[in-house]
Amino acid sequence: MKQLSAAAGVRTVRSACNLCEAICGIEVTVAGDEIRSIRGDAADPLSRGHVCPKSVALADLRNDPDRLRRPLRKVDGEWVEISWAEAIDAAAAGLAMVRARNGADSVAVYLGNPVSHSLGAMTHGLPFTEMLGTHNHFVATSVDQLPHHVISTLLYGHQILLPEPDLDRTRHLLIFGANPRASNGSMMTAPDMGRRLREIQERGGRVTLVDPRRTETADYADEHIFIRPGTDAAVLLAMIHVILRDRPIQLPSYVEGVDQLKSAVEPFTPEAACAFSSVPAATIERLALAFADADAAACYGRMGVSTQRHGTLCHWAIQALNIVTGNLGRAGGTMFTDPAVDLTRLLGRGGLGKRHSRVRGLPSFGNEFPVAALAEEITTPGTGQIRAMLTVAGNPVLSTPDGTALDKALEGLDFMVAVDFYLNETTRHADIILPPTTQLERDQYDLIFRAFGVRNTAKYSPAVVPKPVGARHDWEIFRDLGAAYHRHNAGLGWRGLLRRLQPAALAAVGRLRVPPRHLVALLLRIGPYRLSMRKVLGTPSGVDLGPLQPGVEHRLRTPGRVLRLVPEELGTGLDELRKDLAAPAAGHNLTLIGRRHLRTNNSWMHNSARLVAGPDRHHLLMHPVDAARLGVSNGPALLRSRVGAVRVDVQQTTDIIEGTVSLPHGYGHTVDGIRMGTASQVPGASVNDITDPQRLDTISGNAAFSGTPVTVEPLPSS
Ligand SMILES: Nc1nc2c(c(=O)[nH]1)N[C@H]1C(S)=C(S)[C@@H](COP(=O)(O)OP(=O)(O)OC[C@H]3O[C@@H](n4cnc5c(=O)[nH]c(N)nc54)[C@H](O)[C@@H]3O)O[C@H]1N2
Ligand SMILES: Nc1nc2c(c(=O)[nH]1)N[C@H]1C(S)=C(S)[C@@H](COP(=O)(O)OP(=O)(O)OC[C@H]3O[C@@H](n4cnc5c(=O)[nH]c(N)nc54)[C@H](O)[C@@H]3O)O[C@H]1N2
Ligand code: SF4
Ligand SMILES: [Mo]
Repeated sequence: MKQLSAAAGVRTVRSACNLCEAICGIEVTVAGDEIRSIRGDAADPLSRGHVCPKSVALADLRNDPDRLRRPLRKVDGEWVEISWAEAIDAAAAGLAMVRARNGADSVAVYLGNPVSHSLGAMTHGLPFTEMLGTHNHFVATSVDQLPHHVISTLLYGHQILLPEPDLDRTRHLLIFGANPRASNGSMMTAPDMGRRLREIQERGGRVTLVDPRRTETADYADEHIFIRPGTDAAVLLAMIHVILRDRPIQLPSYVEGVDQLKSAVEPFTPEAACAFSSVPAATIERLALAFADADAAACYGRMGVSTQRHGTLCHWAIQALNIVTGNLGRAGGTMFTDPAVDLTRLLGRGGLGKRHSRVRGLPSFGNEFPVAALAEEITTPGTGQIRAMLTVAGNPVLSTPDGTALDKALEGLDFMVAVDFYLNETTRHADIILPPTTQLERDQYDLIFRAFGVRNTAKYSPAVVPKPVGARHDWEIFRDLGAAYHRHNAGLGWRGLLRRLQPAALAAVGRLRVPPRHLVALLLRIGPYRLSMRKVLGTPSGVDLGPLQPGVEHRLRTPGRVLRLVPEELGTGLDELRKDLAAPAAGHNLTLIGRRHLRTNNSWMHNSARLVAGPDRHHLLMHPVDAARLGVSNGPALLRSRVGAVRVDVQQTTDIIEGTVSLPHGYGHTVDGIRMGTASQVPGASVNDITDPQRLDTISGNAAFSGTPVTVEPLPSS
């Protein structure tokens, strides 16, 4: 694993970058405890040497002076460094106390995006949050990919059964609302997307992109088609309408409900979809028939078609399109990954609407509620009101709709704990902050993202550098919190002692003592390839388990292994979409979309000067025709929604559809200790100060960021 190089003490270690879903293989040169350089690992079977500029920021993260190394406690409004023993005990005692006073649901959890990228947060954080016994579970999923999971459960019987585009063999890729050249791919682990897209074209294939903005990915597509935000479901259903009308359909025996599908798509004629979406009817017909006639084709959609009012319908229609054209389960179409760790055994299948949120009645999915309900659940009095919070690896004040309201709500909590290595807009509300080690200081196996690979691989990466003295890993923090919480929650006296000795509770605490490496070894051993940890550790660039395999029926987890094309859960959503189709929004309204850039990462990583280098990227993009109509020029302006207003810098571009403006999220830092924003280096406002917690995907309750109605007013330049 570790090769000694000529210079004594300098070694090269193969590992993985886990900042995004591409999980690229890296070669890290280390001298002593210091990271000297980070390069792509050409021997990684998935990433083949690719890395993006974010990889070098892994070293900056380790060395950042603002990174927390010791636990913090807020005493009379001031932060004080305390010992781990004191911090763990106080955190556990505080959570147990609120539960004892107000019931289990009064303690809420928010799990942020990097939880899925941290092995220890997955193996130990999730079981710890279960110990809290609360229904108030919120996850970044509901400002992100919730519709994917809902549709996977409804069609295939498990939330994690996600067909992946067979990128390395397809000859026809149709992308809705994703920008993999900036994001490096999502819900699709496919590093080096630029090269992979070029390779499709080199083998004579075609890449088509449907997006309200001509993005970085459009440069890699044969055709880019502008669309009005929030209207994709109608276009996709119109494509199916055309295919069912004009092409013979032969479906495998496990698929049921073609007639229901026919009647569901009936109203979605290309003409109706055109009036709604502004995609020409002839283009919709052409896209549909080209997709149906291609040798093998894959339709893929991501954030743009998830975080909108019809997000679940979009993902349903994408699946239905792949299914009716015979592309689900065939090489070059879309196929299920066969990961070395079978997640369908570890995670629940995910059910929609088993419970409803207390205040607004939003549906749960699996064990979580939509995070758009979090602020009101904290501020609305009554039984089950949230009085304490645990946040892990998240900054929901910047990343969830109406962050301003959440910011205020968190202020009013009785108690809060944050597991995070930064003081940010969210963790500043905590009473205790417990900082874990950073990415290269700990072991990593990507349980989630290997399960979404466009190729089957397994890779375990031991820590590259030692953890700083006194630091703890995510898993160690949850192990210790578990033991302390168990003690405090059971209470004092002989009754407490009896409660402490209950077998289930003891088992939960005992399980947290098993290090992640042992758990992964076990999971690999019982997984479909029966891999040994020895073999995996002996292949530090990753074990290649081959391309995706065709076949669907044996993978289904639905009752009777039947794939019902039109689940009844979609009914109200379809009604809403039909209503929208009949009454398209009036002409002159502006709507908002977001965007990502290769050199940012959600609400963090902004302290790496090397990463955020280059021109400012926080601008509000606006079409010159809109700017002229509104009397706005490049420079300061006020962006307003139902929820609030923020100051923005307008930049005009013809790369965005008229009537739509774009502002990225993750900006607008207000806390000292995150330089981006507090210094003038990278200014900008938080778009989530104006996104609307009442605008949700009708079916799932996912945040509908895209298509938020806004106005823009000129401001005098100062
Ligand atoms: N560099 C970098 N990489 C990242 C991240 C990051 O912050 N920075 N974040 C990571 C995370 S957490 C995620 S979830 C992924 C997201 O990965 P992607 O989904 O690939 O990334 P986005 O840039 O959000 O792309 C969404 C696209 O949808 C378009 N869009 C918006 N509204 C609509 C609509 O109504 N219809 C259509 N058709 N398109 C629409 C936008 O213009 C945008 O181009 O990226 C991950 N990778
Ligand atoms: N308007 C709008 N809002 C959006 C989006 C959008 O496109 N538009 N995108 C949404 C999406 S897709 C997502 S995923 C969310 C992301 O939003 P959040 O879930 O809030 O996550 P991040 O912004 O990535 O914040 C990550 C935090 O985790 C900490 N962290 C990093 N690594 C670790 C670790 O290993 N362990 C621990 N304990 N902490 C760690 C960082 O210091 C940081 O504070 O934002 C969403 N919000
Ligand atoms: S694309 Fe960049 S951030 Fe993502 S895993 Fe690869 S190197 Fe890391
Ligand atoms: Mo995300």
